[in-house]
Amino acid sequence: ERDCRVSSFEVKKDFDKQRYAGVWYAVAKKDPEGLFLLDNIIASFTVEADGKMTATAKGRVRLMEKMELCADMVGTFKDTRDPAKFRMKYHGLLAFLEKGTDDHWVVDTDYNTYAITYACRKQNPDGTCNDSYSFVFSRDINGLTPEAQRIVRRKQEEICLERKYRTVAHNGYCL
Ligand code: AZE
Repeated sequence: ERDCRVSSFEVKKDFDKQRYAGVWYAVAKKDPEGLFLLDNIIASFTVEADGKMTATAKGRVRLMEKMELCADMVGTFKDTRDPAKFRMKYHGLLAFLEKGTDDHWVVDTDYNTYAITYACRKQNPDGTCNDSYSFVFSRDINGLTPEAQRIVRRKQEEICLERKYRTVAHNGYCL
């Protein structure tokens, strides 16, 4: 029987934020409950002089059923004992956009092709996740190689989110 407790999910060993830095295109995502980035999601990670990781993210959002815009989000990452697990404080550059604090776990990455991230916002009493989101990121806006797709699919199973993802479209909306 598969173990779907959040605390038993494995993340990238010896995660290196310097190698993770730079631009990542979201090619697939699993949404949390409520408002979220829709598509055209581009994240850019930086390691500051003091070693802290920060990021910006752009993505199309729909507000109040009708209005569509590109959300400009910024995140700052707090290190934890595990180098691949961060606490991310984020907010929108426009004050009415969402703000909050989420986990940001790098489940796996090869740094130059793909990455898969995970955040659980709410746990069930048994330790499984009740409200999560996850991104599959690619260095290439056109998507992942079949080889990287195989790895990502296996990781999606390991975090108990297989078949929960949808493709993230890129049509230049936020460029
Ligand atoms: C993430 C990685 C790069 C930095 C940030 C990220 C997350 C952003 C959100 C944005 C939500 C916006 C909404 C707007 C109405 C994980 C892509 C900040 C969660 C809902």
